[in-house]
Amino acid sequence: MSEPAATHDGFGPIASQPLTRIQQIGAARLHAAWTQIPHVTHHEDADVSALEQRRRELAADAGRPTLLAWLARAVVLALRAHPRFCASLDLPARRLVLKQYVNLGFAVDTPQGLVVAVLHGADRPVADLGHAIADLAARARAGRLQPTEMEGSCFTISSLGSLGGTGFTPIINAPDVAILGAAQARVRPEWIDGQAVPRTILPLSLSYDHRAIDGAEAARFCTLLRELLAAPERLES
Ligand code: CAO
Repeated sequence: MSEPAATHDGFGPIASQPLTRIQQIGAARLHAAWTQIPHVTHHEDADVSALEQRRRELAADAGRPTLLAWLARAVVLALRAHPRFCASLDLPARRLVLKQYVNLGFAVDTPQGLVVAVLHGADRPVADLGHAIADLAARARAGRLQPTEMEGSCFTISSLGSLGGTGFTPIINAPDVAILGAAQARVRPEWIDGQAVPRTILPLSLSYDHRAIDGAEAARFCTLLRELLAAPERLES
């Protein structure tokens, strides 16, 4: 029999609640990743004005891919160009294991806590990515993901963009070596050809394992992401 939960501490009345199973597992994994992996976070702003224009041109029906689906497509293309980001470290063997497949993890906010759903075989067109992400997210919220849909990621995206924020430091989802955080895209003035021009800017934050990835590589990866997101036709080809 466990002790009844305390109703007072030394300062006044309190209430406590049990952690869900998902929160307990998440707490252990996040603590291990934060304390064992040397994280560096690289920040980049991506101009998604043309992409948002393209999204407006698509019918605003329930099937229209969200900004996250387009970002996922850009990530897949960037992973092709920078395979070290689609990898895990095998420290006992002193090797970097480069994965020849692309399984994208993405964080889902569920009533039971944070879940990372894994989209297997993510090298697909944007529309397919949109459907797959929506389906996985709905089943994650309903607590109906298969165990295989929560494992096997190569790279993870944490998108808080629909909720707000100007930037954050995502924690790597081991054994991945990098995670991309997306905060909220907002219209703001950008200085172009001597004039302030309204542009829609998506703030990106890439946390990477500095044992596997150098800062220069992270900068190149984020520059490519910025270029891809500025040119939606490259994401649709
Ligand atoms: N900036 C502005 N708007 C954004 C955006 C961004 N970065 N990303 C998505 N949006 C828009 C979408 O395009 C959509 O608008 P439209 O209907 O016009 O397309 C709207 O926000 C709502 O999107 P959504 O949240 O329903 O869907 P999504 O594909 O963007 O995200 C999911 C799905 C599962 C990632 C999201 O619902 C979620 O759970 N996010 C929280 C993740 C989280 O908790 N991360 C933290 C982990 S660390 O604790």
